[in-house]
Amino acid sequence: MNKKTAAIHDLSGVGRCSLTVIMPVLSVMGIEVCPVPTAILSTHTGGFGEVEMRDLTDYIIPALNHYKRLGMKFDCVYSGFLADPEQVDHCLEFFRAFPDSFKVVDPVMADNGKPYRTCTQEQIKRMGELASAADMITPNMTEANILLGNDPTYAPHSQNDVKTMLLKLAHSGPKTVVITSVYTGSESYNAGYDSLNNRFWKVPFTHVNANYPGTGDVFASVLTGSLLNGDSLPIAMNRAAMFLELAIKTTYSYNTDTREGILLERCLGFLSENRSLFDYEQL
Ligand code: PXL
Repeated sequence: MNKKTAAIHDLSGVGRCSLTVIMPVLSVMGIEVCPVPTAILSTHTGGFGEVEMRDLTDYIIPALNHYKRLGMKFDCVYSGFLADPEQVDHCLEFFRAFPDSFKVVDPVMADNGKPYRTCTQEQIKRMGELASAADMITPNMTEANILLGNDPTYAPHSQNDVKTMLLKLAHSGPKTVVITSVYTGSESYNAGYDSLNNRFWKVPFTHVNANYPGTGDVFASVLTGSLLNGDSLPIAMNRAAMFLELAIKTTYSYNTDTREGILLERCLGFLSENRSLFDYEQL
């Protein structure tokens, strides 16, 4: 049977991020998605001006209660952009209701050294609590810094600095930590730590000089889908990085408005092939 995941993220109409990319990505990988929208937005908050937004904080627990009445089972509970710090409690309720599920927290708060406009001190504190309750977290470098109380623009100088960050984040609770967009002066890579086996992984990627919103959501959903399908952590990281490189380079070649995100529709087919991969290194 297909695995089923509850996806607690926002639904942004334009800009290819959150549920509009997470649902197709997981579906094409054979995972059923039950969307639990945290908010509905006309566009994402990254550059389209005044956004029309409806906060759905009062929706999440009633929806969860319905799933409990139905005796629903989820193989995975995966959270991302939260519209209100109170929604952390609701995600934690989901985790408690499905204790055997794979709990993934993408602590969506910031990118490129800067917090998103929706990110408050309260949100940062509560996101840290949620991250502690997860099995796996997938911060980008800026979010990893924020979770660790570092300056958001801090850049690690060496692989050892990166390992220290991974270890500190794992000590706060999650067994698996993947930090995306690591740059240590000479190369870009995604770094992973599997605390159960005490192994560090590195998947390098070629940097493209353009920023597309939603790439963190795509990375985390491919990674999650791949792990749910039985891939090891380095192979799941490899699949996510390879897909993003394909999608970013495809998009860049068309010179589209970067606010519209990656041309996901042109690239999704790659994920259904489920190719064997082996392009990873030990960190
Ligand atoms: O992809 C991150 C994200 C998710 N949801 C909303 C956003 C952003 C990034 O800007 O604005 C609403």
